[in-house]
Parts: sequence; C-alpha cells; structure tokens
Amino acid sequence: MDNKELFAKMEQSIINYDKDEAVRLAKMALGKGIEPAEAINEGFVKGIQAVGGLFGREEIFLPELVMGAEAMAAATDILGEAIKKSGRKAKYLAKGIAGTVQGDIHDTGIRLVTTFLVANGFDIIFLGTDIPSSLFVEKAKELKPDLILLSALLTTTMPNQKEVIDSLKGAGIRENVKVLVGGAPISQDWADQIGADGYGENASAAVEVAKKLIGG
Ligand code: B12
Repeated sequence: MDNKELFAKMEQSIINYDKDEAVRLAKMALGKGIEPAEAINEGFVKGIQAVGGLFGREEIFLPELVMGAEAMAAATDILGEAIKKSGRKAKYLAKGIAGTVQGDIHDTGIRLVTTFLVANGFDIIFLGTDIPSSLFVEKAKELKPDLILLSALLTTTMPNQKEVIDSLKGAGIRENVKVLVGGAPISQDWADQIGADGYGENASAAVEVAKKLIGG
C-alpha cells in the first residue's frame, strides 16, 4: 500500500467510525516511517472534516459524530505521542497555557496545537476544555506564561475568546502575555477584531506564529 492509499484508508476509518482500524492504520504509518503530522493532516483530519460535513447537513446525528470523534482521538493520541517523542530536544523557547474557551468541549485541535508546540521546544500547560475566562486569568497570574492559546470551534463560543482578552485587560495583565487564537470558525479578521496578538489556521501555523510572537 502506498502512502496515498494509506491516507485514504485513514480518512475512511473515521468516516466508518472504526476506532480499531484507525488505531491499526496510525501504528502502520509509524511503522512505515511516515511523519505523524502528515498522517494526521492528510488522513485523519480529512476524515473528521467529512464527518463534520455530514453532521452539518443532518445526514448523520450526534451519536455518529461522537463515534467519529472517538476514532479520531484514538488515532491522534498515538500519533501525538510519536510527535512528542520525535521532538528535537529543542531549546526552551517560552511558556504557555492552552485551552478551549467556556462552553466548548472540542479538544482535538488544541491538543494537536499543544503537541506541536511542545515538540518545538515550548512548555505548554493544557488546562482542558470549557475553561472560563476567570480561570485563564487566574492561571496567567499564577504561572506567568508568555503565551495564552485559546481555541473555539463553535460560532457561539467565539465571543468567549474576546471575553478572555477583556478579562486579562481588566486584571491589568494583558500586556504581560501574547494571546493566540484559533479553531475552525476563527480567522485573522476575527483575531484582529478582538485584539488578539496572533491567529494560526492549523498546528504548524500555530508554531510559526508563536515563534514570531516571542521573537524566537
Ligand atoms: C469532532 C466534533 C465534535 C466532537 C468533539 C470531540 C472532541 N473531544 O473534540 C463532539 C461530538 C463532542 C462534538 C460536539 C458538538 N459539536 Co462538534 N464538531 C466536531 C467536528 C466534526 C470536528 C472537530 C475536530 O476535531 N476537527 C479536527 C481538528 C484537528 O481540527 P480543528 O479542531 O479545527 O483544529 C485545528 C485548527 O482549527 C487549529 N486550531 C484549533 N484550535 C486552535 C487554537 C489556537 C490557539 C490555534 C493557533 C490554532 C487552533 O489547529 C488545529 C489543528 O490543525 C466539527 C466539524 C469541523 N469541521 O470542525 C464539528 C462542529 C465544530 N461541531 C458542531 C456542533 C454544532 C456541535 C454540537 C453543538 C452538537 C450538538 N448538537 O450537541 C456539540 C457542542 C459541544 C460543545 N459544547 O462544545 C458544529 C459547529 C457549528 C457552528 N457554526 O458553531 C461543527 C462545525 C459541525 C457542523 N458542520 O455542524 N463535536
């Protein structure tokens, strides 16, 4: 099987909600020496996007969406671990905290962003999902990060990215930290509108933008 066929099978495993197959293919990719990031982007991400499209068109419903997400998580856990391990022992660049904003439990994307940043020498503490702005502020005060990474996947939770930024301002610590935003509905325009310091379309872009922001 060539790589193209393998990526197509990965995509299909998510569309079939087949967790065991997704895990098998993720392991096979590692065995074949394929870059884990490539396997995620060319294979599994395409699958979960297809599932998202079906859900959006009401061709499938929440239970199927959940099963697709579970297959996706099983595969990206394996590949993510490999990315972390293969991460060059890069010099320590900066510290960050990351999470999904309040009301939003989509964590696959921000976990990947965290994994890529860690593999590139950042020290990122993942706070989790559904994080209220008050907790971001509390952790920013306690841990004094250089970066805060805010993810939102729902149009209804996008405004909570702005709320975090406004809360940081309210606490008088906005200038101490760079805020990076992302998530499927997020754009550079939105980032500018809410006064974020940066936007990344995907995990690789997040690394580039984060490096630029900290002057690395
Ligand atoms: C999987 C999934 C779920 C899973 C999530 C499981 C999990 N643990 O994450 C489950 C089943 C739980 C779920 C639930 C819901 N979902 Co959902 N979900 C998705 C789906 C199909 C894929 C998301 C995903 O994992 N993508 C793969 C990752 C790799 O991509 P990503 O998240 O975009 O992240 C990348 C970039 O965006 C970027 N990035 C992400 N975060 C950040 C942060 C920073 C700082 C940076 C720089 C970059 C960055 O880098 C990442 C890596 O490349 C999307 C469809 C889609 N196209 O996004 C719908 C989608 C987001 N969901 C949707 C909906 C409606 C829901 C529900 C409301 C459904 C319901 N009726 O209950 C609930 C809401 C739950 C909640 N409160 O959050 C809608 C949102 C519509 C809208 N306009 O807001 C979508 C678009 C589906 C659709 N077409 O209708 N969902």
